[in-house]
Amino acid sequence: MQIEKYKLEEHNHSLQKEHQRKFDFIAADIKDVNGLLQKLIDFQVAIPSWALGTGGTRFGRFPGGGEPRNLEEKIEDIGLLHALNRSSGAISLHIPWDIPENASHIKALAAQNGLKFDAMNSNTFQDQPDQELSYKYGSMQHVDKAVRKQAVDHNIEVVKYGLELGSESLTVWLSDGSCFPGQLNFRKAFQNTLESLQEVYAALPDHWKMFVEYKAFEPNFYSTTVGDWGQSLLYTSKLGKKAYTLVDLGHHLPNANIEQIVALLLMEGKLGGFHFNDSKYGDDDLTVGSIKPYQLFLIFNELVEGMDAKDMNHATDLGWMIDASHNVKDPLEDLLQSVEAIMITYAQALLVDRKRLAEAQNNNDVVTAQEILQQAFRTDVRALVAEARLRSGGVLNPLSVYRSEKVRESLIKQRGSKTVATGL
Ligand SMILES: [Mn+2]
Repeated sequence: MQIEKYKLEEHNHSLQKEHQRKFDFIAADIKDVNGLLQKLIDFQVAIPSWALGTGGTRFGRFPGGGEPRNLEEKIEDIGLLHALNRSSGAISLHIPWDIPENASHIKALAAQNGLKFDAMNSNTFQDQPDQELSYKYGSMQHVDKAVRKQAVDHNIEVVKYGLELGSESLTVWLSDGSCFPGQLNFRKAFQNTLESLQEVYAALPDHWKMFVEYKAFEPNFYSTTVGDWGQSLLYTSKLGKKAYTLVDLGHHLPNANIEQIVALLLMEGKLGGFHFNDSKYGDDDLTVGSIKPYQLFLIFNELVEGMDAKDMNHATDLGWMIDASHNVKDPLEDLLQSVEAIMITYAQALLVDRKRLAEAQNNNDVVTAQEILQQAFRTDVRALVAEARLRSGGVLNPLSVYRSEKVRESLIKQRGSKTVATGL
């Protein structure tokens, strides 16, 4: 569904005065406020196709109704988010859930909604109904060469679909690993996986990137064949310059210093992309910024510092995506909250006084260094993010428009209350 433009304008008009007061207050303290706003306007976060329906756990799933029934409806849902916040201008597809039957039609629909195609995602972590060989004991690591070949062929097919749509990257996340000691020869599993990845890499177009995502545990609980950033970096270094490590915030062991991982991967030119979510315990897939906002800020602080050190374009040189599961909230509301949290944190990281921080570091002035970071983190930047949205044609308060326009109710009316989106 689309919300008529005049309604968005009416909403903005009703909040304009209060917004202006808050914006003027914070803008007065910022040296190049227009430059900062432009960075916020340019920054786009891809929405994965599998996050538009209600997620679930192995104990159950409680759908909220009105979920997209096909790829077209998924694109429409993201188009709606993007119309409200102007920061969700890309979609990330998962194959085989989102095989485009008519690529030019899908491409045109995405363009109408102002969306680009972000990374393509392959799936060798579950068996499909018509699949010949099983991935029960792994895919690219498998002891049987025929299973590995099936996984390689699938990834190459995903690249082919991506090419038709104008995507330029492939994300490979493998659930490969083992559940019990003795199950796997670690070295052979690594070598098989590397060889499989090399075959996919060889088929990758020159202008494409390959992202190798790591995860510490789950669904395998004893070992994971791409278990941490070291292992991913080992694969991507051996693969070549089109291969990069992808960091998913939920894929670390508890208390991992993710900001340090990010800093070093950036230094090595091997950080390719990011999956945002939040967690209390493990791969909880909760709303971005809902549990550990300061950690997210410290990560963004390293991202901004590291990208600036290499003169990288914040908006385009890394892949930014949300990867979460919405189990109890309306998925679209949850995504609006997540994008907002990302934009707020990015804006805070842009406010860090880098020159003074470097001075404090050189002087071993630990207190000042902490003060500088916390000064930025404790700044209420919501009016900056709202102003960026306003200037790019969005609304001051996306969530409030979503609710007042009764979007979910309309979607349920249109699609029914029992629809199930393909995906997780
Ligand atoms: Mn992920």
